[in-house]
Amino acid sequence: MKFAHLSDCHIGGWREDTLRDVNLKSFEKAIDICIEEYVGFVIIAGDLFDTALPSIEILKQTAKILSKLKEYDIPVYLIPGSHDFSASGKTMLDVLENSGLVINVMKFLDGKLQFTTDRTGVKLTGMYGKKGGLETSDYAVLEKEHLEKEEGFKIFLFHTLLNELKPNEFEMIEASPISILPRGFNYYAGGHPHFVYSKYHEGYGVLSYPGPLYPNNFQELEKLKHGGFFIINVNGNSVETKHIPLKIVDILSYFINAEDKDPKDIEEEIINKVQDYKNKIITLRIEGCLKSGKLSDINFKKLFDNFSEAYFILKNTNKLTTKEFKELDVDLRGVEDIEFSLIKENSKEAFFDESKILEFINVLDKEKLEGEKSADFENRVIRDIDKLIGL
Ligand SMILES: [Mn+2]
Repeated sequence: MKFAHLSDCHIGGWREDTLRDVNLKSFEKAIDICIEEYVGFVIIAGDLFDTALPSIEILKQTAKILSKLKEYDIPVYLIPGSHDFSASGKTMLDVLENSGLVINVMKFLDGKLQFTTDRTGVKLTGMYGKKGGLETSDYAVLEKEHLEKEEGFKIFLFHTLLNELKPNEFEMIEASPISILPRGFNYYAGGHPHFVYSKYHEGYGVLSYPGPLYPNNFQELEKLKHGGFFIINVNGNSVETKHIPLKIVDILSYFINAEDKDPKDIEEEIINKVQDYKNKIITLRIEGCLKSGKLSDINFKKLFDNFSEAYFILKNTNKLTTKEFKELDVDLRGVEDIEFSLIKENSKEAFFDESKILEFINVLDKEKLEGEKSADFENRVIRDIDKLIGL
């Protein structure tokens, strides 16, 4: 028996049309490989979409790709992740489930998590992820005994960073212990952290993170270059995972040290350094303090005209400064990390505690739907807030 384990597809996530398209192409390629490989079923361990309510265009294209699996009678089992979960229950995952394209395996009956049994006999269940790791409190009250006692080949889907699975560079990031999970499953299909991991853990089973299906920001493009997923071969009790890279477009990454240089020097250096870029994505990270001139003296628009044969060109000048602005302390972490550390620092003086504030961000982090009236949108947000503060 064979199955696929994907996670963190973040479809619709890039602001740039070209990269959003490459992301979607990665998803399509993964699904095509699943069909070629005759997998029994596909698992998506959270964050299929980058938001709970992606645009109609994104939904349309995703549904089209998922319907290929439907055509080949390959079921898709998933859980909502920190990005596509919605406290009000309004998520496009429901639309996909109601049209028979996916099955959400996080199902409760009388407060107990239920199993979904695939026709291969494999039993699946799992827990969603929430922004800021808020799912941990749901794990704390989760009944696990009936899950652990269940016989057969069992898979648990989760969307949480676990301490024991963290590489060194994640040391400072808060995570949950492995013990939040029910024991004795054969495979734990994880999602959320963007690194690849697969290892057997005593008392549990094989725990895996396939990493993102496609890099999700500038830094990931530089570091990961491409995404991937797992194909898992099951033979009796042996579970063998194989990581499948998804190379859609090659990426060339350059670092330009701007320290003590003129804007003209930088332009020249870029033209000399960037070579063999045809049909490739170029990432340019420019850091340092310019000797003279303003940032706007570097004419990127004109400069990028030299690379019109590239697939796409992206620059990052977050740490490029001039003498006047040097005091500015630039934070390199992601928006969410900055949010969380600010909340942590300031929550002592706030009316609500840390987790309530995060829930608030979840609720307020909503966009008006296409075709939704302003009044309906307002009501939806107000209803969610009511629910949260219990009015
Ligand atoms: Mn996530």
